[in-house]
Amino acid sequence: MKRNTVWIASFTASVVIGIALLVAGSPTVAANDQPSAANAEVKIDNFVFGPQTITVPVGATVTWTNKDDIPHTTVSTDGVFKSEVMGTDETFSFTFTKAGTYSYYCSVHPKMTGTVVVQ
Ligand SMILES: [Cu+2]
Repeated sequence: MKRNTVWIASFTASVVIGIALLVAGSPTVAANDQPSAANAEVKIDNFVFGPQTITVPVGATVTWTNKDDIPHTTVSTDGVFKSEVMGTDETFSFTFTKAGTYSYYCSVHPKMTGTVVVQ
C-alpha cells in the first residue's frame, strides 16, 4: 500500500515535470516560427525618419522610435495610421496587413516624410 503511493507520487511528479517542460518549451518554438525579418524599425533622429523608405512583407509591424529631444509624430498621408505625439524614446507601432506604398509625415514638422512599402 505504502509502496504503491510512492510510485503514484513519483509518476505524478514526472507527468507534472513533463507538462511543465512542454509548456516552457512551446513559446520558444512559437518565437522561432515568427520570421523576425517581418518586423522593422524606423528611428527618428535629427528630424529625419531613417531609413526614409523601408520595404516589409505583408503582416509586418513597423515600430518608430523618437530619438530626438523634440516631439514628433508619424501620420499616414492617406489616414491609414496616426501616432500620438512621441516624446524622446517613445515608440509607435503599426502592423501592415495590406500590400501597398504608404507615405507618412510628422504632423509637427510636415517636411519630415517617409515611406513604407509593403509587398
Ligand atoms: Cu517632427
